[in-house]
Amino acid sequence: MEWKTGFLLVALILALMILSAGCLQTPDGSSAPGPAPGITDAGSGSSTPAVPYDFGIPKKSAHYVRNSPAHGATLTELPVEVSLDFNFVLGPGSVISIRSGGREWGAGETTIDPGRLTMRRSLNLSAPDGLYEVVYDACWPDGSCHDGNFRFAVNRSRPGQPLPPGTPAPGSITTAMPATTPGLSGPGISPDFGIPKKSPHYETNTPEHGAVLAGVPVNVVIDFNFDLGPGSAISVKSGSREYATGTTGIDPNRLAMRRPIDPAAPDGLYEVTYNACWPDGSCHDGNFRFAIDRSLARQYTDLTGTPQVTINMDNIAFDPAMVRVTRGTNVTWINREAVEHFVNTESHPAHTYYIPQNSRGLLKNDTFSVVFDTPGIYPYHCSAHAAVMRGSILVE
Ligand SMILES: [Cu+2]
Repeated sequence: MEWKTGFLLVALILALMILSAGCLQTPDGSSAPGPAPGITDAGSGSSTPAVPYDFGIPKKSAHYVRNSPAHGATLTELPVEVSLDFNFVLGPGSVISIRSGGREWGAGETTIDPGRLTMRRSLNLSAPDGLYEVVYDACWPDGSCHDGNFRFAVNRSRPGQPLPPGTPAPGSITTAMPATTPGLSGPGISPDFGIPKKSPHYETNTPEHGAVLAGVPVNVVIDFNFDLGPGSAISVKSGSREYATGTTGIDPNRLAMRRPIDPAAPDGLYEVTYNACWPDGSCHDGNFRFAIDRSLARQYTDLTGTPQVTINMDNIAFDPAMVRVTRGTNVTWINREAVEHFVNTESHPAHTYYIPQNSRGLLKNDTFSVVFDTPGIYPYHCSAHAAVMRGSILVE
């Protein structure tokens, strides 16, 4: 019976290889049955030009800055190590895995440099030619960990040539969200926010990915840690309709780009897609999603029709934290306690969403005022207590 089992296995493997060849263009590798094909060769029969390696789209952790080898690099020598740079301090649990052909080729432990901005791991010296997928977890001092991945290839045998057929490929890479954009099906039903794709040098965005807002955001702002250049653009769509208005603007410090949104944008799920372009002319796309659900306005303290509104800062909280006001209202914050507080527009720590809503440090009895002339939603926080001290102004 043993030889029959062996024969069946060979037949099954052949059938799977034929099936997987037909799925080479599947954009979301996770939906393909069995291992995703990592490498195509010149004879794949595809109508597109032959691509030696399928590098896919890397997923990047929060605070990611860069990695070495670069995503998509084909190296003619085995790299000594893989390293990843971040703009935030790495903590325990941070780990790098370097896989090819279903095997781990990382050697020894993942180490964190003294400055805690770089983690690295050596490669096994006997690692073969092929496509490598690096999967990592970056952990912050608060204990939260965020994964990411990227791919590179090693081709020592025939530089510039595709790898020989049958070279083992790694598993599928996590990539973008589903192509379709489902709408909100009604209050209380969670929209499908998917997984955002982030451009290199991405830092934060407002509204944040996954936010469900009681009103229309006055603009979408995306923050970077590198200088934006010409060609940078933001689109805000629900269904197939564009709800961004005007043009995409770049802030004077070139670290944020923004675009207004139609104040009449309806309730529903919105997908923001953007292109961030650098001074060298290269552009890199990204996307994220938020939703508008006006029924959430019920949760706000209704202070509409009141021309002067006061919000207290006390017990490490804004009180009231969520208020509805009429356009033209002067909102004044007063610090009632002996703890320094701030009023800062989202996001943290970029504070770029609505720049006039950024106070200096407020000591006890200090005040800060903003007149809100434009209808929309204004999420904010205190920078000294960003995790817990949050508020929102809904201007109608
Ligand atoms: Cu505070």
